[in-house]
Amino acid sequence: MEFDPQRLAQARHLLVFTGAGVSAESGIPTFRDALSGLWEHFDPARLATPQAFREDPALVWGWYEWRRLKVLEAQPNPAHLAIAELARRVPRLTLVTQNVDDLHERAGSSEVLHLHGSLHTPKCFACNRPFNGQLPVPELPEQGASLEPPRCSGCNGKIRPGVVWFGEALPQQALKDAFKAADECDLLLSVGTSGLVQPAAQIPLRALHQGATLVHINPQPHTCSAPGEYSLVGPAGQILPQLLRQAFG
Ligand code: BJW
Ligand code: ZN
Repeated sequence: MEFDPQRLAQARHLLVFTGAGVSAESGIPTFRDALSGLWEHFDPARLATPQAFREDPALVWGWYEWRRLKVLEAQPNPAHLAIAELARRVPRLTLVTQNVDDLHERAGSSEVLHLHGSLHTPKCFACNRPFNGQLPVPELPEQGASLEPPRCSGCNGKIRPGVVWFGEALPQQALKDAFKAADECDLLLSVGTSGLVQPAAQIPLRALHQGATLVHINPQPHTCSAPGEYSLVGPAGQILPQLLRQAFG
């Protein structure tokens, strides 16, 4: 069965759940893409942990500063823009992202629920206080992979990125709001995510089990196992604008 775009036109509460794939067409590598250049010998899943920061803070900080630079240089793509436009077309839209970039906000989306934090809110590894200094625009890759993190003005602890690493709790309120939206929505678009990381990966399934329609948008086809589950195969920057045109003209 094919997904009928009229279903989108009729949605009362739309939940859009995004992952790294939504920013891929802005030139931001997805989390599970093979890393290139300087970082090709590193496994992201091993860098994104408190233990990695404890063992080699300069290596981990350098990686995140390189990624922050990539985001600063990037622009929202047609997928981010289509999601911002959707919010103007449906009675209610909740946007939940696993991404640590700010491209949804820069495309015009507001009240974005960031489940995995942000590259732009560094904080102290020791006392959790937000970093109140100015981060310089990183001059990478010239400085190489490693970069000493700045220090906390309160306790002199090392500053870390404000993201959620493996083994850390997700922001409680954002997760609660996301689960509530999953329980209440009638349509969920799951865009550009591998669905491997818990507890975020529960969100689309939870919506499906509550009776919502679930649509996966991804260049990799999704094996749909339930009625009400659909897979739209292709890059989000093409599929989402097309869906918007088909649903709203
Ligand atoms: C396109 C495209 C295009 C390409 N258009 N699409 C239950 C079972 C097993 C394990 C666990 C479990 N519960 C918890 C765990 C452990 C762990 C976990 O899930 N591990 C699994 C990997 C096995 N989870 C945690 O540790 C979480 N914490 C936790 O549970 O804490 C418990 C606790 C409670 C109370 C107190 C204390 C602790 C935390 C998870 C945090 C994840 N953080 C990361 C890193 C953030 C910082 C950073 O970015 O470096 O978040 S991991 C990484 O994966 C990142 C992403 O947000 C996340 C999801 O990845 P995403 O977005 O799906 O990206 P990819 O790369 O995987 O996929 C991209 C997709 O795009 C692909 O499908 C492409 O095909 C597609 N694509 N181009 C559309 N143009
Ligand atoms: Zn501190």
